[in-house]
Amino acid sequence: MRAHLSVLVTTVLVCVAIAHDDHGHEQMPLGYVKYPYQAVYPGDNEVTADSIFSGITTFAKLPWVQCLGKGRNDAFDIAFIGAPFDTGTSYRPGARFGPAGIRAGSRRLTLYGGYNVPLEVNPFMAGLKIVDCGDIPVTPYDNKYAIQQIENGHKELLHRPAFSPLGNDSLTGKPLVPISVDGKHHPRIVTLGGDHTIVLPLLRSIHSAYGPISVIHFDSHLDTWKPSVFGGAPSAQAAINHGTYFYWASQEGLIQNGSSIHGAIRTTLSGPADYANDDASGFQRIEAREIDKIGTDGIIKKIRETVGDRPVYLSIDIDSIDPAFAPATGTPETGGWSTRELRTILRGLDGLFIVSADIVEVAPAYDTNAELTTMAAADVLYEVISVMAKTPLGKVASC
Ligand SMILES: *[C@@H]1O[C@H](CO)[C@@H](O)[C@H](O)[C@H]1NC(C)=O
Ligand SMILES: *[C@@H]1O[C@H](CO)[C@@H](O)[C@H](O)[C@H]1NC(C)=O
Ligand SMILES: [Mn+2]
Repeated sequence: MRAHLSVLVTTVLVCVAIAHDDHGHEQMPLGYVKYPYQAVYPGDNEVTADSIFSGITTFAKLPWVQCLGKGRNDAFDIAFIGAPFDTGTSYRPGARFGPAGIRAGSRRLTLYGGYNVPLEVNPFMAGLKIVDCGDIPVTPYDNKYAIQQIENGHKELLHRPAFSPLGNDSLTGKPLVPISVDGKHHPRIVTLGGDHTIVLPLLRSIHSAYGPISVIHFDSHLDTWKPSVFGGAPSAQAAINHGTYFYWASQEGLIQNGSSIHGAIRTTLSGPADYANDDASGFQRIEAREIDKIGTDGIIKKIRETVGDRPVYLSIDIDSIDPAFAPATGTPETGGWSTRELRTILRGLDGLFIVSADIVEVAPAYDTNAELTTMAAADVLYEVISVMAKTPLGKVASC
């Protein structure tokens, strides 16, 4: 068409033609991302004007659904939700900005389309509806109230019917039945913390669908400390914090005793009694330094042997990664795993029934200008949803 125009008028007319013909130059409404998800990258005829570095930021530029507001009736298979709570932290505050920071660190995840080469899956195009639900409203003024808000928000999402049917077993062709205790096919929730205290209300919610759950917990710290040891418990509310929430979860019967495991542990202790208390709380342990002897393969093997084919909840403290790679966190500990090592270990969970997950303790104010920590957090979650996308939360009925 342009070839027919005379040279003299070309300049003006071409500009006009582009403005009208090319949708890429119009700003798209926030919910423009199509389902099934379509990546925004050159060559796929998708918009480029609202590209990965522009527009309003959701996790991986996924569609934003106000799941706790006017999108109450919208179904999904995996939802990202923020829990911007950091008033249970013992050292550096700031994880309330974690959800916003992780979203910023996730912008580039789909730049080339999002295909995960080692896992051979594109989680964004695996037939699942994945959305960003924004944040749970969390008050910074009252921990007890905030913890209840987080439980309520998570439960509301978890008990919504999943968008996609469970389908049939790929090997036998027989229909899959949900692995939940209530017999329902629940969606998966990926929570963006927030300090680690949020896992107590999250596990209360998980219990309502799955009963006592096996936990895989990556962290430099135990987080099973007795309140008298961690924080001194001057009040009932102070006794629930980011070092004690697993103690309470264990006391409440939320954790499967013996089939839960910590990885990347390297904290100092009040003494050996902390490990005895950790045993009683139901956890096995993998120390960060074990990677030097048994490697990532050995660590993956230990985790898989511990949780087996039980439903499992995955909680990732960004401080499991060494502060060289992820400095922006509340209680950093040197001697941790590299981002590459943690990502490899997460991919090693392929095939496990991960019912929901979180990443916590990302405090962007302590990050480098290169967004090292928020990028690491986003990439870690990319491995998590890749694993989730490969294994539906169902089994073939045994009878
Ligand atoms: C699952 O198998 C049933 C028959 O048992 C069939 O009717 C159905 O279409 C299958 N569903 C899928 C998603 O393949
Ligand atoms: C878990 O099992 C251990 C060993 O059998 C036991 O000592 C501990 O009390 C149990 N903990 C809980 C919370 O049931
Ligand atoms: Mn922690």
